Amino acid sequence: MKQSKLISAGTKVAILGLGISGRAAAKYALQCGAEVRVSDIRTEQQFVAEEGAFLSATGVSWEAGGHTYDFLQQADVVLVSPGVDLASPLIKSLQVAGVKLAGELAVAAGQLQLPVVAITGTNGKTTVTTLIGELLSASGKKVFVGGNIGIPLYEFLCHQEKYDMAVVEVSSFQLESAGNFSADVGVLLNITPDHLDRHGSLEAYGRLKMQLFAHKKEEALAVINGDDSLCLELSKYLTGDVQTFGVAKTATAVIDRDLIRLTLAEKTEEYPLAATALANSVGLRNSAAAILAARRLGCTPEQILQGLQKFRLLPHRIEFVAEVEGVGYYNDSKATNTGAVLGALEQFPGNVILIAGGRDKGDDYRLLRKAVTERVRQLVVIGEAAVLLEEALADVVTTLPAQSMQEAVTIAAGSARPGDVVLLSPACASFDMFTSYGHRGNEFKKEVLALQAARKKILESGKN
Ligand code: UMA
Repeated sequence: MKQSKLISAGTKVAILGLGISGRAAAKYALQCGAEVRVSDIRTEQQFVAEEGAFLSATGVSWEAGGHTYDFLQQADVVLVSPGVDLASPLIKSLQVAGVKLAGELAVAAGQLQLPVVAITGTNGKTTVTTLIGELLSASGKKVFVGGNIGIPLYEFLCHQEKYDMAVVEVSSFQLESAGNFSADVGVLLNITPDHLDRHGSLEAYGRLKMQLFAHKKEEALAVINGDDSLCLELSKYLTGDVQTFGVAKTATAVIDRDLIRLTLAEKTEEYPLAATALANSVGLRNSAAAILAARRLGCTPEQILQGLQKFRLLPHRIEFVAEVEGVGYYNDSKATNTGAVLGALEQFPGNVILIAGGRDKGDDYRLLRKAVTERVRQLVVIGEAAVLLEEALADVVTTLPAQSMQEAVTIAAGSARPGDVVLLSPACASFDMFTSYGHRGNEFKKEVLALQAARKKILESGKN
């Protein structure tokens, strides 16, 4: 049943934070005929320089240099961007004053007219969202793929008529303001520590992830990682249709070496993935989750298998960069928490020179101790969290600090022997040294390729 619309003609809407999400929120609210105002923490000078074109094109009123109660309290609804921490005293006082707070999921809740798949979890969200999107598109559906992946759900709300369904990546930040959102298929990939600087504890973070199912309808499908004890524990109260994936024989989608075996309505389907880009422990888990979602939305096993065989991993995810003098260099810059680093280390039997560090998000780096002891020969630490990583790991692995990516690659190359792997898998955010994880990964790749070119030159000059 369609719920009442949060925003309609004449609603006074304030947008908190004018980034990717905020700009799309303003566009959607204006399309609904709402009266829109915008508040941003950037200085007035920076805000006008960066958003001037948007402000004059839309004619919205605005404040910059911080958020004020007087400006925001005049709104009926405040649309919060994911980056805004809802624990602030200002937010609390707005709520006390009766102003409604909503994020894009809450706004969408009343407006979705088409099937929606929502994917959350600590790691693998973007890959699984992309994969499900590709599988559904290959079966002939017009699919919106968005959410935390970079295209806000507001864009979908503005143009629902163009699509048959939506596949949405959902972050813990978005789940803080999800209202009554519910998906037709909700996927929970895993829960390991991340964003604890904002959420406070793993317990609070896990509870937020479960918000994805807070308004789950009986007939909606929940797809849960059966190998993740925290996911299993938190999902044991879910009712209605629940399917699991994992190595246990009891899972709906069983991972058996490089094969995924599905039993649906007492029929068995097999998806052999040995020769695909997904044939590793992380890829197989991601594939199993995607298969369950795609099957529920009408893809045939043949379409799914073809799609899985064609799938190419996105950049910055255990991405092979080059082999230099027998050493393999891999860019896993997207690994911004310990769970992702453990997933990356699982792919290599040993002899890893690991480059890690960056901006700390409250993770516990001691969680890496066992895997580092077993698989890492040397650790090169970078960025603000270098000291924290050293404190957690220096007694189990040789640790060296580097001040730049160039230095990190030089140190790693100096220690590596043929057969080794140099892996950038930082366990931290990138914003202390780079503009994004993509920027960090590209800098790593640039340094590795420069190293390769320099070594080649030396080799060639030696021959002459
Ligand atoms: N701002 C304020 N007040 C604040 C905080 C920020 O005014 O208290 C302003 C900033 O000046 C800036 C704007 O808000 O102008 C930025 O807003 P934002 O941080 O919410 O970022 P957006 O550009 O809107 O991008 C957001 C998501 N960002 C975050 O969750 C931090 C993007 O996810 C998402 O792709 C995009 O919406 C579209 O849905 C990024 C992310 O890092 C990729 N996500 C985290 C993750 O994946 O781990 C959760």
